[in-house]
Amino acid sequence: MSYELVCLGNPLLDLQVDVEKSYLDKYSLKENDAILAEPNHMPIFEEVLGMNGLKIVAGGAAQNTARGAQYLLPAKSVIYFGSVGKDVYADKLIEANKSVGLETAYMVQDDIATGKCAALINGVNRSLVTDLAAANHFKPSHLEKPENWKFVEGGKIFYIGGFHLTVSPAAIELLGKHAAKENKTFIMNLSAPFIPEFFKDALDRCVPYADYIICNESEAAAYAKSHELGTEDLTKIAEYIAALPKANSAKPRTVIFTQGTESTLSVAYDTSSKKYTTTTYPVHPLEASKIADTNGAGDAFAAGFTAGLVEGKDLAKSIDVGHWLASLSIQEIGPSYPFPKQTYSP
Ligand code: 26A
Repeated sequence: MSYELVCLGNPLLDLQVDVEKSYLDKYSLKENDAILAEPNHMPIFEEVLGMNGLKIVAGGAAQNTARGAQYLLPAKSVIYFGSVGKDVYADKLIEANKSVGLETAYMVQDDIATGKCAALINGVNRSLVTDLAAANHFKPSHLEKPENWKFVEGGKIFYIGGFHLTVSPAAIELLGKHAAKENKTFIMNLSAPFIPEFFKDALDRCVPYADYIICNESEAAAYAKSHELGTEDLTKIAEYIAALPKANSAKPRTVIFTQGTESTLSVAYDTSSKKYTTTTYPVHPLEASKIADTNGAGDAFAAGFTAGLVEGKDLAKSIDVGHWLASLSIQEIGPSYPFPKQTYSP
């Protein structure tokens, strides 16, 4: 049995609530951000449990992408790796994954709880505070077990959540080396500004394997700052990343920057001609009144895009599928996809 798309990330359960700005201020949280919880943030996880309108939904950025891609693709197309505890939270994740037919090959921790993310929604913004718990204990050895490595060998496209750089860069490198050697496709998402900011070295070690790098405008800006690029121009930042050294020189690197409601930018760099191809793609307009929340919008974009590549669609079409799936997901509560299933038509 093999799965065309193999994903790796941090499986989390999202505790999603609407909060006032004053609640974010109490914990010095930004309105639109994703962070690792510090000890002083821990009371949040208790407090949200007592809040009105709490919704408990499956999360974990790459897991949301894996679920979204499997939502669009034929059965048994996607497998997802990550680490969970032995608890009802993991059961809930498995149930959500099953609803779209996503297979998981979780590493299971006996004594550590499944990770959770407080998704604090304020209008169209979301502030994510994560206690990784079991997710923090993923090890490359789990991938190397023969029953799992066969899925790696069977995969054609790999999708890695940048958030996993906080957990096991070695696992990412292991998959990256395999993908480069076998001329397979390797996709990375920068996931949050704190990744290029505080996990710069790990990121720099993994970027050479990436055929596609996806991020949003604030992650691109954080990348430019931590790498001292001396520019805030998105095209220049994308050109810099696209032309970085690459393990598999047989494929160009393409960098994709989403910008909320603004057009998505792509820059591809061809090593042999030393030429950049730069294109912008408009997003699908959606009335603001239709937005339930934007938690998982970027993951849904990555899901549609990646599913497009799995189906052999070209860059423009794959980006369009990404825009379409993101617009569906933001009309749902949390990082979810609508049922009955919708189908993409260009
Ligand atoms: C390491 N961190 C901070 C994280 C995350 C994360 N997924 C993996 N690692 N912080 C937030 N998320 C997830 O991002 C999704 C929205 O894009 C949340 O669980 C949420 O579902």
